[in-house]
Amino acid sequence: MKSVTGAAVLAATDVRPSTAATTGCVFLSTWVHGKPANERAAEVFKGGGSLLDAVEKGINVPESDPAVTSVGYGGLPNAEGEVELDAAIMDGTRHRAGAVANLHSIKNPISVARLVLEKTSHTTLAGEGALRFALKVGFQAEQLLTPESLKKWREWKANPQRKTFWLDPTTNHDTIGMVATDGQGHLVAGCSTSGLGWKIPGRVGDSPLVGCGLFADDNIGAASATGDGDLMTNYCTSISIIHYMARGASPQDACLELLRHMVKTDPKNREGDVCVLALNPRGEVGAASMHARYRLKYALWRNGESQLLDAVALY
Ligand code: SD4
Repeated sequence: MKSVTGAAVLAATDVRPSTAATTGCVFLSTWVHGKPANERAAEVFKGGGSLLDAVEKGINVPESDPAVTSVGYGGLPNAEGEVELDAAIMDGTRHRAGAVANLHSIKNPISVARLVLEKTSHTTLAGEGALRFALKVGFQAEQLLTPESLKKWREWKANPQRKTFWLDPTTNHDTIGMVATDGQGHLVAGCSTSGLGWKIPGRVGDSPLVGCGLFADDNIGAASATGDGDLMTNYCTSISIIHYMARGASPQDACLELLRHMVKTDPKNREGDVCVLALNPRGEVGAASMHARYRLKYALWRNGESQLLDAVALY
């Protein structure tokens, strides 16, 4: 397969994220719901919170919003009608993350992940153990199905032609990935999702996996991913982007390089739903989608300005 150079791609598409170095904090998040999340994160940070606080509280916004159907409360359930959540948060100074996978009954998994990071020497807790940990540190168990998500599950279940474990772009692409810098060289990444609607119970996506759904290293940058986690996990998307950046690529070129690598190793990946974000300590940002049919809309908060932008698409 002929590879497409970054320059050709960018000439053929519409938006190149600004590479302007920044003097203050920057928040970069996936999808439309990333905008209120960034705004909340900026508010927390400017109010004296740490960058970890800011990313956690920012991500809490879509997690708590029942209208966001692939994150937290109101997320689409698994094939058995239970909402199972994955989330992780990573501190680029300590090179440490906290993560939860297959967590049910807790609305804000990123906050549980934060406490795995702060209160334990573990990195990831899953399933019933993650729930027991959450209850022990003070979270309340609650029903995460909303009337709307229950109705959608019942419709899916009643449809004899239903697609199983199928990533449907109209309903199920709302993971939040957020990368942030304080403008002083510190980076944090966070990611939270209910994963694929109608997934096989027990399925863990890329979002809570360090190096896949997210990564942060103050020395290099931070990255996050959204889309088909079953595909992206096999490419360790976030750490791959970080490695391209470590070798000198800008965040934008590193995102495109990862996508090109995926296609080079398997041309079928050209059809994959893959979107990535990256940020370096200077506040330069990158955002890219594999193809325009599943183009990432991303939110950027910088210098007091909150924007929604379209990512570059490789195809
Ligand atoms: C997953 N990557 O569980 C998540 C889903 C997603 O946009 O990001 N959708 O596979």
